[in-house]
Amino acid sequence: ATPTVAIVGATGAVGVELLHCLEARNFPLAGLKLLASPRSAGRTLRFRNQELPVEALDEASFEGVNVALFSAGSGVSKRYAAAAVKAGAVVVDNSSAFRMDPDVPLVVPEVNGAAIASHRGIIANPNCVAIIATVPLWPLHQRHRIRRVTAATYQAASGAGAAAMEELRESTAAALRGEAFTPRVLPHPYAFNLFSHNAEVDPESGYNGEELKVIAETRRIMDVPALPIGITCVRVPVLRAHAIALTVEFEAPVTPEEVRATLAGAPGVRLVDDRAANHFPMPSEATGQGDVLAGRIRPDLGDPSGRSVALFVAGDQLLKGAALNAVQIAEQLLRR
Ligand code: A2P
Ligand code: 11C
Repeated sequence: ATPTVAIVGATGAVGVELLHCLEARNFPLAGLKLLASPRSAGRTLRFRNQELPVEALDEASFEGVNVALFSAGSGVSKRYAAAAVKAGAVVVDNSSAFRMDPDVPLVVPEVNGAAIASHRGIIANPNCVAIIATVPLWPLHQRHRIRRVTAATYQAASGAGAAAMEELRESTAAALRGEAFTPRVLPHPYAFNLFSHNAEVDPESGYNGEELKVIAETRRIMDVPALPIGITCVRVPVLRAHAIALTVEFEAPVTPEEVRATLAGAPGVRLVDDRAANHFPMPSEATGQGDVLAGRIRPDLGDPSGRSVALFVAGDQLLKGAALNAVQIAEQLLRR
């Protein structure tokens, strides 16, 4: 039967992209319910040439809903996902609330889509960096066996929500006018600056929450529980696409040409690797794209053994990093 879908957090940065993805992919719908905080009740959002009302989320919101796409933060997911499941909906949750729960599959369709079948009402949509990294890492692992990964991220404002995107715009405009700007959303000045990711830092390990999530989720999605991963997550003044520098050590020597050939045919990956034109993945070109762009494929000269290859990837944080991945999960659910 054609499903009724609810979007929880419909007015947020990811919520609006969920609407766009459902529309662009012609997702079959019997109804669409838009839910947000009471602040947004009474607003409308445009969908398929109609103005749909936004309603305040409460326990009774999920009556008649078959698929609930949650993207309002982990607090809202923890509080309301059970109500959605009780009402008979399958929840696709974009927050970190349930990602490490062994009863909840954590899914990137190109990597472990089959895990969807084991859900018990909730399916978790991974962290955006984990999604954008695993789309290219998975085919490399299948073909060449990965032994270790080192990553540095260049993360856009969108990962911190619509208000952070607005702060980037406003603080940049203020800087250009030569005016002072006091940050409200992010902890540090954002215009013409970058800073270590704003997630809380674990005092023991020195890793921040974003880095720890990416490590744990990448291992879980790829089902390599002890994969050694080192990572540094950084917020850069880009609006909505994340980039990642990846150094990948394989079990045996692998050439950059082999890596390029593997990625050229990989689902969800588009090669952008033009040395002559110095043209490689960029957030500006990843924006609006469903694919993860991959390039700068070259030997890691830091590892003389020939087992390590460096590459650079970029993906739209709001699309493949969040809304598109969630809608792809929902599409697979419907096919079952
Ligand atoms: P609202 O716009 O009414 O505040 P973002 O990630 O861009 O910050 O968006 C967060 C989304 O989550 C928004 O749609 C926001 O709605 C929604 N949201 C935040 N808190 C709640 C809540 N307590 N109940 C329902 N939706 C919420
Ligand atoms: C960021 N990826 O760019 C984060 C935000 O695990 O869903 C989303 C955190 C998460 O800041």
